Amino acid sequence: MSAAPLLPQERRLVTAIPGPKSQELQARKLNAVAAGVGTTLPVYVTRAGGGVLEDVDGNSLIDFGAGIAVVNVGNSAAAVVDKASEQLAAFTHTCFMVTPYEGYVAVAEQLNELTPGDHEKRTALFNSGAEAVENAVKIARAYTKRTAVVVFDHGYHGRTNLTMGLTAKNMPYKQGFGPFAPEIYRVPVAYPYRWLTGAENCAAEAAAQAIDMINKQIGADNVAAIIIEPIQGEGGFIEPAKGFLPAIVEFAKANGIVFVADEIQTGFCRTGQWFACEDEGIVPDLITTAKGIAGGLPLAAVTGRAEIMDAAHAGGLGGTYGGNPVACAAALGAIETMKELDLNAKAQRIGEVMLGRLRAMQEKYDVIGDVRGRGAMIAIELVKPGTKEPNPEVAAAVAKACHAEGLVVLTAGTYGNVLRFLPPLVMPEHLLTEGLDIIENAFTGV
Ligand code: PLZ
Repeated sequence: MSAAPLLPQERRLVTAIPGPKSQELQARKLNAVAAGVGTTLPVYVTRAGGGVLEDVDGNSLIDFGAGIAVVNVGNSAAAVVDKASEQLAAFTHTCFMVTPYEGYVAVAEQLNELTPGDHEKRTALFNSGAEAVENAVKIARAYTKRTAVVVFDHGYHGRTNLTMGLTAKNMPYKQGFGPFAPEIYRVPVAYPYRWLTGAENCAAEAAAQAIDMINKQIGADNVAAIIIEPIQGEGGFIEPAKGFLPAIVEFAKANGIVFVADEIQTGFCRTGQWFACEDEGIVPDLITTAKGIAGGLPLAAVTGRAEIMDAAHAGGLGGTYGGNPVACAAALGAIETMKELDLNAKAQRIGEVMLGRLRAMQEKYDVIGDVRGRGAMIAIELVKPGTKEPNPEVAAAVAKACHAEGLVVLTAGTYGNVLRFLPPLVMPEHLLTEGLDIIENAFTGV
């Protein structure tokens, strides 16, 4: 089987958004699906590809969400469809822990090669980002024989019990779902826009505070792992001030702590590099990946130094579906696509276009407090005019106006006041420009 032809790369609205058929489906959803599972924009999708989503009513929407930074190669990318279909017809599952197959090994080899550092590496595969983070903690604890885990303000690492505990924001992720796992400690992150003594002091002061807290409140000798997103995703696309990450890495190294880069949202060309930590030349001990890895199929990984990865005893890591053969085939197709289409260059170009337009908007609209991000991971932080007071109301209103015009945008941020843009990296430039026009019109409207 081979991939379907690419959908027309156009925005096309033939009904109100959401249209009548989507509304009918949404009514069924409310009766059938648990209320805790929300939807940002209840438009029911039938097909998607390149930079667009088509819905049940025949609308074609521009996608600035990519399924939360997953379809970096676009939906149903040809190589993903071809390789996954072939695998689907050959066999769907054996369980790698029972009778193995080549795809799993090939994905591990690719990850060992693509992730930063030329030391010897090993990889283990899982199903979801949260599961990868949980396993990174297991591996770091097995290696260090220590228990404490350090995470950061505004960090997001998942929705399982351990990863809820690692996640900073209470609503909606944690409220009512405790108690959480012990031995988790949260320290400050270098958030330049909100650092009280100014962005220029942010990196050094935040690193000093974080390190002081670790030393005084936990004891560096008790820390198994420090886990950080090189650009914080759900927290609002916070790019730690330059110098902060290297200082934390150096501290971890000096104290025998496993440094874990959570690249689940930032990985696979999203920021214009294979992994965002490359920006400051950081070589993590372990790196967690998911989302972009397999073009939309569920797959996640922990990759890292062989001596750390191999510290978990034989049989200590695994799971029924981890590294499913169809997901592995899709990953090989996605990685091939990233290389062939040079998606790092595409992400860089998206960043140039977006930052240019959004900075011009910032001059005009005083609710735009900050414009930030790298590559195709760009956000604007909205504030009350003349202050830095978070403005979640305007973020929601602009997002709603964009949705009505057929542009999928997502919000984020500890204060819910960040609009984030994560287009598929294969989005044609005319759709990118059209999407930015819609955002600009939305600001004029609100
Ligand atoms: N680590 C850095 O971004 C997932 C979550 C959406 P899973 N982010 C999107 C939501 O509201 O659930 C994420 C992440 C980082 C871990 C995860 C968790 O990945 O595949 O959702 O488990």
